[in-house]
Amino acid sequence: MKMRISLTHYLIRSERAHGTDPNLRLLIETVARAVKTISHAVGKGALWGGNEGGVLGSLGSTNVQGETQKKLDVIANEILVEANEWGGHLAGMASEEMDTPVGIPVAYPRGHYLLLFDPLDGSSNVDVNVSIGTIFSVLPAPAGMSEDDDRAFLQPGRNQVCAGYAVYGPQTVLVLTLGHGVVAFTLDRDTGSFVLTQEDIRIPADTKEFAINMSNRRHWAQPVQRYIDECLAGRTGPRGKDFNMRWIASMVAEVHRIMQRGGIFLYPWDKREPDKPGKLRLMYEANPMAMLVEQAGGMATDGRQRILNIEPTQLHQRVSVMLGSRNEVEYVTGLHR
Ligand code: P6P
Repeated sequence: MKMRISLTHYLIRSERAHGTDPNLRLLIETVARAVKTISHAVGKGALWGGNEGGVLGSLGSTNVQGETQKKLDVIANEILVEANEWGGHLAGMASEEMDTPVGIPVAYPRGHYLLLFDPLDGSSNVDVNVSIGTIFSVLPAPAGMSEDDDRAFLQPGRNQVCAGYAVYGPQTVLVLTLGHGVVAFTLDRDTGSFVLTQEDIRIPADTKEFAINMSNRRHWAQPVQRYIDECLAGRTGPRGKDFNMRWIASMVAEVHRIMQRGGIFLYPWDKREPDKPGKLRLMYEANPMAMLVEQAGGMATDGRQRILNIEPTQLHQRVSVMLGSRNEVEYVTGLHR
């Protein structure tokens, strides 16, 4: 029988092979445990907790993004904060659902890492039973940073020491990189452990599949309109091949598909709110996904520059995102030059 490699076994192998810090392993194992709890809550849907509608539906509140908060957004955020505040491996946490970073309670020791996350991405899909996910990013904590110093978090994505996501679909899959390639673990619900199911994920350099919200076409900048129109022209157009389209409205699910079979995902700037660079958030959506995509041989830009090189100025700043199969991202980025 083939030996099953657990998440802990993989991380200890990584410590021995690459000198990974054991505290980083403890952090990742803690996040994985929290992901299991979120997976359980997501899977309960309307059955959660016996109260009206379970975990489904909205709270009537809005988050710092001005977006309606789903019950599960808040539940997932609380699960991640509570799981990570006592372990001694973090100096602070930041979340899409919290206006400012949350410090570590004085009762607990501080660590050398910062954890940033979107606790439940794609939550507009919660009520319609479509895959959603958790995205997380780990940065080194600057020496001597003070508790609630936002600026400690404002580091370019290339500083990340770890990035990952969990996709809550027919399976719960945790996809992770520590800077030495991308691996995937599938949650074995019978034993409650994450089992290594993919090593060294590679994104094909070419693709015929694009993901974008086509309803925004009239608002896009000209290079994006041109790129998509060329895809739609298919084999009779300049690209000389037919394309397929997908749009799940859940970035984690789109990225996971690209990890499995290639593709390009775009959420570009559009003129509806010209001062906003894009819809997606840099620090806890674009940066972790960009690290994962690059580690899998793909590419991630904002249309002009490498996402991982963007110097952040605000914790919740947004960014235009084009990521996936390297040659396709090269092509659409080239149209912007
Ligand atoms: P739209 C989910 O809300 C999200 O942040 C991403 O996961 C997803 O790709 C995008 O927004 C969907 O946006 O405008 O198509 O609803």
